[in-house]
Amino acid sequence: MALRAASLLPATISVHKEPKSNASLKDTTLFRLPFSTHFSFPLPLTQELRKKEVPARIVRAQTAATTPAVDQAAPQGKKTLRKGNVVITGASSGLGLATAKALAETGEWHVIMACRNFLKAEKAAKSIGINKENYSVMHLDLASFESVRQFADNFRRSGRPVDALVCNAAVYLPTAKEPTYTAEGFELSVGTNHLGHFLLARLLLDDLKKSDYPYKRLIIVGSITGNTNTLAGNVPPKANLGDLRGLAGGLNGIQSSPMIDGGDFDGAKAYKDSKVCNMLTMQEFHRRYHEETGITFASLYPGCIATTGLFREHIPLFRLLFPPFQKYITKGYVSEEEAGSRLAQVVSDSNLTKSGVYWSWNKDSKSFENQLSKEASDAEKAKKLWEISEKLVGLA
Ligand code: NDP
Ligand code: PMR
Repeated sequence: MALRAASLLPATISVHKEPKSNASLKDTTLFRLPFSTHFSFPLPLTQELRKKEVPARIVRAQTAATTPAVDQAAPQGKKTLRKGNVVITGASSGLGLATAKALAETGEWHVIMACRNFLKAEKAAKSIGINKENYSVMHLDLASFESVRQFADNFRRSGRPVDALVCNAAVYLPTAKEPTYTAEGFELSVGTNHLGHFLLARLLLDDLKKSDYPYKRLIIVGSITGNTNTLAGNVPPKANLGDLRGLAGGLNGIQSSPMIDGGDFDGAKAYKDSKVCNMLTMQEFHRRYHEETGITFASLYPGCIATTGLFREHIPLFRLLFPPFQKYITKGYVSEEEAGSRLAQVVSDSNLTKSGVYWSWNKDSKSFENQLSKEASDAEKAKKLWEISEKLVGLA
């Protein structure tokens, strides 16, 4: 795949003109292996208050959670002095796990690791040294709407407020010859990365609204590869949602194409399309709900974390060459730890409260508001995507 893309490169890539204002800060020129972190977490907590936090619990999808965690009844506008509660999907590896660690380590967050593989998540949290007081694992399979609904119910029954939701989990199936499908029959990449998260975010929105935490945030992880205003986004196959006819038809490969634009199945494109959906969804949430709720909606490109499990389905040669290629050639590489602290920053840094933003980091590891591609910032497409998606997930 790497070789195929490399050989295609000179002939097929036409890089769009970059905006003048922050041309030196674009995704494509961001990184020089930065390892320092430059962020502060708000809301210092006293040891005493921390002691009041319930111990870490394990909650399965099938069983209701038990202990009510925190008193939610603080009056509006009053600053609460409690830990924040952040739900992170796909926290069993890679970026999600590193973010869970970064937030848990502050002692100011309780991380709910929302994962499809319960034991893997539990082992991962232990092996990375997250203090058991600072996390719980709850079962969530984004490839099943039933599981997403059960997760939301179980979470609510746990009595724990939600102050931040991070839609991080994803699958990437670049070598698949044929599409595979979610429980409800949607192509797996878009079904998991977009539709599962869309349903989850919609279901937890009311809970987020109720949070009395000083900052409430809904973060959806995006990527450079869905943005065709960058070099990385111009590596074929390029993201393109077209007129959404495949999505409107149900992405089921029977009456409709398994691809959003109605074309032939391509696993790498399906992933990139799903990332465009993630970035459009974040903006549509912002337009519909930011003013009314005060929730900050944001997306980000955390850098190229070339060593994560995301590339597990890729050919071995790709997995061997991709990290050095990103480290030494594109200089886009970031470690899982650095990427985790970037996402943690978007969750909790008091400087990053602006809503509707797609964050990136420059070579000095400083965050900046990046520009999305034309398609990934198309408000009409975002609205259409929202309306079709809410029908597909059973909300309209
Ligand atoms: P990983 O494969 O390490 O992490 C993905 C996580 O998603 C895993 O925990 C995985 O669970 C989980 N997951 C997959 N399917 C489901 C499902 N059906 N239900 C619940 N959880 C699921 O990859 P990354 O850490 O790299 O990816 C995290 C995010 O970062 C993704 O949104 C990706 O698009 C984004 N990203 C990654 C970049 C990179 O360079 N790696 C660059 C830009 C963005 P399990 O452990 O059980 O497999
Ligand atoms: Mg890319 C500055 C250039 C840059 C950056 C930051 C990335 C990030 N990539 C860049 C350039 C290139 N890539 C070039 C020039 C090539 C052709 C040789 C290239 C190829 C390539 C492949 C085959 N790149 C890839 C793949 C993948 O399979 C990865 C992918 O698309 O996953 C969806 C990928 C990525 N490159 C990145 C990043 C961040 C990824 C993967 C993850 C993602 O977007 O989620």
